Amino acid sequence: MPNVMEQKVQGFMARVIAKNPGEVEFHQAVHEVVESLIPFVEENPQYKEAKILERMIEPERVILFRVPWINDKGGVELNKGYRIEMNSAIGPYKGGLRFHPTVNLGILKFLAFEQVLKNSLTTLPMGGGKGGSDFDPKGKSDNEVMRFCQSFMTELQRHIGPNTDVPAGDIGVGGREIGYMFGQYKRLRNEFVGVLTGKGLDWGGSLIRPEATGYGTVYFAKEMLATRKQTFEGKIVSVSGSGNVAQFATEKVNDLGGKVVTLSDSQGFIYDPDGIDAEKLAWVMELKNVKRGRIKEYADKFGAQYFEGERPWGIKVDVALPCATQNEINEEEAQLLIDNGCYCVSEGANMPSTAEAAKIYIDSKILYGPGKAANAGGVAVSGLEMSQNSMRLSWSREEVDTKLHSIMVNIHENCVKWGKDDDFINYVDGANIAGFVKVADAMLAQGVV
Ligand code: NDP
Ligand code: 2IT
Repeated sequence: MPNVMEQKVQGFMARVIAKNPGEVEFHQAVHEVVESLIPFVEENPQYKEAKILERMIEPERVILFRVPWINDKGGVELNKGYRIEMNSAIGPYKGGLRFHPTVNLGILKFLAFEQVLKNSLTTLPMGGGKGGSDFDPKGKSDNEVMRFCQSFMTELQRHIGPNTDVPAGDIGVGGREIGYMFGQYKRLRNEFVGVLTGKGLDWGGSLIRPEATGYGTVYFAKEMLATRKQTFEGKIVSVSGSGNVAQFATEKVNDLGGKVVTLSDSQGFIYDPDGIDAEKLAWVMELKNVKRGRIKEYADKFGAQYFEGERPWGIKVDVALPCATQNEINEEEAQLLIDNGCYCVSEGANMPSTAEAAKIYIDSKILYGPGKAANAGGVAVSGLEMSQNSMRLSWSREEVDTKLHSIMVNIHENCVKWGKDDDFINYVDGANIAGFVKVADAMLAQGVV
């Protein structure tokens, strides 16, 4: 027989599912948050009476559009374009754009919803949004990517602006794509403004933005480890993915004296028990960011093992940093990690653990930093890029890194404040409640809008 709180959660979720049919990732993200928040909202009736939770899960605006473009053979191609403007209570909509064939409304709504709470946690004045397309940059020429980005921005430009909505990168959107989109925005609007973050250093970008998500995820893990008087020194670490977040998470683990033994992509993972040192990592960056090759080539180059079609969670490690995509660790894999001695999971990716996997971490009382806290460093430095753009000044590498580090320490402290229960820190509850309060209070102050 479920208790009263469980019944309230189930009732809430039944309504969410009925109103947003088929959006399974969105249901998953909302469920995790309402499990933390319903008890809190019951104790704080001002939020309940104003229907803050109900309003927070409904996007302020959803924009859906057609993106036609011409391929290199002269043929017409067609993709879907999206922007979810989720919540602007504490600042302009802010969040990445994802270009991946799996992109759909439910995935972008889950990402936009998490972004609202994540951005609030950073303490910077940013609302939440997310967007993207089912366009697949893999196997496309630079010219095809450019034509796609130009067509995408031709529609998106009328909905965004430096004080309205400021997109950035995510899966499949890095410096190249941001450049093409920025160029098209500037051309159409005839203004040079900070409408996107993740820009190149010579045209309004911030130092440390490329590094920020990966570094931040490791800074967060470092704070979690410190609660058990541990450091990264000598720790064995698995990282998944081999894109932006995975690369800079690996770099920071190396800096702190740990050893990263895995990387992956959507086709398989490599296991290198000697560790992916700075030299090997530089090779991976060239492979992934310039040649746009597959991680399998690492095994051929450095004599490491390659596991086709598998994920790295069966490898014995102390710390796991999932940095690829949503639901990349399932229940069995979570159990396997813990059975092999892993006691810290810090999520560079958004929602990489299934609900069942997350429950296993919490029941096993390991250190578990959920994505909306652990990967907030990326959007935090995007916020710093916006500040620098507004001031028309740029900060040094050290200044930005110091600010990033202190933001991650502060997010950790806030999670402890709201999530500590006797001897255990539930970072999921901590992140959800800490992120919620600021947005909810702003919504209350701004009335029923
Ligand atoms: P990239 O596109 O740079 O890299 C993505 C990596 O994940 C690639 O190795 C890719 O492999 C792999 N991957 C993507 N989709 C899948 C899939 N369906 N199954 C298995 N592997 C997959 O993206 P980022 O590094 O920027 O993003 C990684 C994660 O971090 C995402 O969850 C993103 O939302 C999150 N994130 C990113 C931030 C940022 O600032 N960039 C900020 C906060 C979170 P392949 O090349 O084979 O597709
Ligand atoms: O998920 C994320 O936080 C991002 N993709 C970064 C968003 C941003 O605006 O920098």
